Amino acid sequence: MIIIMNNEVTDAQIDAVAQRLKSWGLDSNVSRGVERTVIGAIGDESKIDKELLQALPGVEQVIRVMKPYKIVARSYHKEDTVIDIKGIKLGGRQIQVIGGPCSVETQPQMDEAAKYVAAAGCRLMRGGAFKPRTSPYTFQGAGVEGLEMFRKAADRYNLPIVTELMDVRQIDAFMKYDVDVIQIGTRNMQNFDLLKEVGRLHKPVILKRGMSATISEWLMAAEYIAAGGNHDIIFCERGVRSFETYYRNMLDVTAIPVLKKETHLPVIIDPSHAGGKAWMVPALARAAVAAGADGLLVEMHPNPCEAWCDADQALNPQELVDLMGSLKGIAQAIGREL
Ligand SMILES: [Mn+2]
Repeated sequence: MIIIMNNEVTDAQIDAVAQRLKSWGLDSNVSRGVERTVIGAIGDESKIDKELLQALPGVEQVIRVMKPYKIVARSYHKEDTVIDIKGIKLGGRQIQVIGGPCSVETQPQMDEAAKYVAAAGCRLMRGGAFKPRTSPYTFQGAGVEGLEMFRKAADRYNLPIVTELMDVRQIDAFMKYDVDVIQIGTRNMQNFDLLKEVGRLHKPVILKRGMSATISEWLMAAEYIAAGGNHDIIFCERGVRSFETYYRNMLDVTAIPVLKKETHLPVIIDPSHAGGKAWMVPALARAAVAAGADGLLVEMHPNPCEAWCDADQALNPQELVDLMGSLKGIAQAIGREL
């Protein structure tokens, strides 16, 4: 950490900073320039309370040198992490498309959806049983019953299931139905108590980006999960809130190479919640794969016009088949496979 002192700094103030650093077990290196004095803190930066330093007289600015995240950082683990989900590898050469409806509605709807997801060549299935809806008066999800319907439908095609966890009180039900991948939604990205709890579980976690979260905040949210012992974390970019109103969110494709540089963990894209319209999904999905995403989370409903949630952004079964076909070519062009 580097501490920059203001230009009227006194020797006593410099000494006070050095003493404070010493109390945390760090040495200091004072460098006096013509106009500025800079103090370098030498030792374990994690012991430093940045705010406490900033509050000391004579201190102008405190700059961190080390990244605040550790386990999720590329520097901690050089190789790409490949997550094994019931034998299906996410984060390796093969790109995974997780298809399925926004929400679990009925058993026949889930049976149909699973059939089409498998037929399109997807190896994992999505579906929400607990739904974070903007309005309390809209469909809130089928709940535990939904998990049961989802499990039953997906098992017939050996599809591991991905579903959103909203509250720690739902964890027992998630374990009972052996949910394969737990999704933490955009609204819960910084629900730290929830992150700590999933950090204790032995289940892969998809951590969606908060709708206005910076990449650094997102990485720190993942660090919460990793710090608990669960290192099977998948980042999912789903569009950030912007000034534009034409589409639901703005897909941040730039986040893919940035995350690939900062973390060893897999990165997937949700083009459905980014665009918010089914016709935008193929273009966004192709951009994501071309930019290096390890997978996609795509909404597909057997009959989108009848969907209880996010109807206008769901692909129909044939559109999912077509999308898989066009993604295959892109995957090959960049040395990957679908
Ligand atoms: Mn949805």
